[in-house]
Amino acid sequence: MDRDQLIIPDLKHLPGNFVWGVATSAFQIEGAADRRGESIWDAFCRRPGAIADGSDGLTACDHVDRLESDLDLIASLGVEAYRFSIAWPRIQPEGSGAPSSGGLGFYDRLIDGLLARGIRPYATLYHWDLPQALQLRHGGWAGRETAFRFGDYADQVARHLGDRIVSFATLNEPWVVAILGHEQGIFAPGLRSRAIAMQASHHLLVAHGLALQAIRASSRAEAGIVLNMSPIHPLTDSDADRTKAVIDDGLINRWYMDAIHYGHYPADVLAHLGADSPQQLPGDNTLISQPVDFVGVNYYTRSFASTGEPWSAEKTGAAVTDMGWEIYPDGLTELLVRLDRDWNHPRLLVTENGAAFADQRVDGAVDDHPRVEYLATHLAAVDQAARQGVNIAGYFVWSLMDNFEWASGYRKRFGIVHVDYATLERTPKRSAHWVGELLRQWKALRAQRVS
Ligand code: IFM
Repeated sequence: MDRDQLIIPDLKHLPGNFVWGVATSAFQIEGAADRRGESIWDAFCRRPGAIADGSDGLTACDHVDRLESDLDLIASLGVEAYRFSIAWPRIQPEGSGAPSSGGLGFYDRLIDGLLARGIRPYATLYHWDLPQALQLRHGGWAGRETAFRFGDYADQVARHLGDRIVSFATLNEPWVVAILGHEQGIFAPGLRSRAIAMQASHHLLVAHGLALQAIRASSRAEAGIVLNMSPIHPLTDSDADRTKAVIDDGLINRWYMDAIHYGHYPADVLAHLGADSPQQLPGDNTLISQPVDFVGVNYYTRSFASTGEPWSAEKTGAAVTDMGWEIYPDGLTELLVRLDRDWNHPRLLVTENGAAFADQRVDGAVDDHPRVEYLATHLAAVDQAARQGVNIAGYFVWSLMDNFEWASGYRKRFGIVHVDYATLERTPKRSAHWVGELLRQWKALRAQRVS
């Protein structure tokens, strides 16, 4: 532990009630596909070439059948919160109708198991696993009806589980769902149309509004939304690159933040989209801009806007993770400070931050020192934001354990716990021990502050 002790970051500006946690999502870890309906990701995984290693989420980390030992594993880290997602097809296998008692029962056991161990449940209602039946019947997020189906599902979850959930996020990363899934076609459902993508993004936000109403009606949990965001820097000083940076920022960051906080999409982005702008109905904007208790920020790296050759971190020699993403902790401070400034001091939670590295298990141990460094420098960046007055309420490591990394399959490892996919054995990596040490020090610091 000596080497890591040196990189325990300064946390002195974080508030005493700062929440520490680890995060996962249902499709990426649960398995037990025989006890849920089919999702669009099951269908996408069957497409030849869609997933780098040809894998799927049928078994994943077998979390459903290892629930008790995984709960003990989470508790052993010393974290105070666990962020997970609820699989819509486990609650409503066909995307509508009465909830499945088996599905609700699984989340009952998960939530009660967390509470029994003193860990706060943070639930996300949608982390990309749309029931395939809704894709076939209504065109998925391209169809407005899917938003109403989501409101109904959210109502069932909030009624049944909302008495014990501490925090609900409606959606995880709607930009990814809309753009990677409907414009770039590299994520489910694998479509390639900008107009459909923007319509899907609007329906996702309508769904967010309907789900918020359902949560407020039957639960006292806090409620918000989780967005993937990053600073967008122009690659060169040219006018063209600077203009592109403004529009890219508009499409990724301002589109969602403006809609949620101000009830309209940014005018420059709508003008840029022209005929690809989404159709909106009267009342949608009021629904979308209901007050949220927090905005979840998923941060991994910054982006560059370029009208010439696309930027690649690897080509510039910048330090990168195994995803090829530049390691840029300052971007997290920049982003948090900017969100605070431009959207009137929202309550922010870093709901995902972490890194993939090509970890090796040697003699039963995984020495992932680069991940420790990544986490430490990013936490220092969060502390810097707090020092500048940002309302930052918590931090969740992505991810608790190695898991199904979408189009990359099982090749990219984000976990602080290693998973051997042949045996499904879990091995806490050096970073997991470091998180434990960090939290021991944090708790001591907090106790000192109180006394
Ligand atoms: O694994 C994903 C997660 O599902 C959503 N946010 C980004 C992570 C890393 O790519």
